[in-house]
Amino acid sequence: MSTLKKEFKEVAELVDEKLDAILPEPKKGRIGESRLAEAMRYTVLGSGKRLRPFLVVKSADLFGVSRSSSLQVAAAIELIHAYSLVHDDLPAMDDDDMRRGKPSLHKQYDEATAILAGDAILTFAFEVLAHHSTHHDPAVRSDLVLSFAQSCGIAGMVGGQMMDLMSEDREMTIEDITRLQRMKTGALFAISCEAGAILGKASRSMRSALKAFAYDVGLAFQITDDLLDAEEGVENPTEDERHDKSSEKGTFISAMGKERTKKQVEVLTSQAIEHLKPFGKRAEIFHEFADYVVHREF
Ligand code: GRG
Repeated sequence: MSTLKKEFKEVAELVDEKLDAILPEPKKGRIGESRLAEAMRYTVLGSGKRLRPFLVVKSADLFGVSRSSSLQVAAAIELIHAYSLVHDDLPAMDDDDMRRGKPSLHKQYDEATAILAGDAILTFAFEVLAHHSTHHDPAVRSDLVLSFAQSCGIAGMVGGQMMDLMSEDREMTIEDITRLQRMKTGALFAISCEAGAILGKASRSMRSALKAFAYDVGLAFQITDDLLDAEEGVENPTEDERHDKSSEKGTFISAMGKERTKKQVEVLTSQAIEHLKPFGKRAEIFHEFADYVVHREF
């Protein structure tokens, strides 16, 4: 097994343990809470590549941050990612019946439960970030909460998702698409790397370098995802795939075709790696990560 795969596995196991330990448990007699706790556990635990937690832990490692701190933040980013998938799968958005190899949350439960469980997961993520066990310094916790809120909200993931929905019935320039994808997908990658720097009280320049790396890798990740989507199921698309194809207006492929899009991924990857120069050899795992992101097959 390659070093990166081993490290992925190690971090994923630690994050899964942490999530299992902190997620609310269903309790006898508390009907509403128990249904939500079950739904939260159903959707968060058990699968997913745990890429964003990996970035949190590895960027925190650069600054000698304790694993007890970085794993709390790694759990928080995975919670936010999980909530975004639950809401994205709803009929009002991407309308996906399956997620991570099992029925999406609204299919397993119902739409109202999926909306509320998504809300509860997002809120819980902020509870974890603000908790004293995440970092002894309240200024660090406050910085984490602020930076996560900025990345997830109107100027980040949620704003990007809105733009994506609106892209279906308007012309999008390459600049629009870049902004959309940076917000929708890049922002969570960026905060994952930035979080390690916040936990480690890193200098502004180190923090910006990691964030810039993550934005470029996040964009490369999203474009690779679109390329994988476009290449899969072309001959016999399923209902869900047909739906995806028709809503691909906000992608680079729709704006500049597959070949130029592939070149764009290469440019972004080398640009991402350039940002890591200040870290020298210490950032080798991030080089491997960037390479994995663009060469993955799923
Ligand atoms: C609904 C607020 C809201 C936001 C939705 C992230 C997002 C915005 C939607 C998810 C749908 C999607 C295809 C997003 C692009 C980013 C992406 C490829 C997400 C999947 O991430 P992976 O591959 O998933 O890391 P796993 O399951 O491995 O965690």
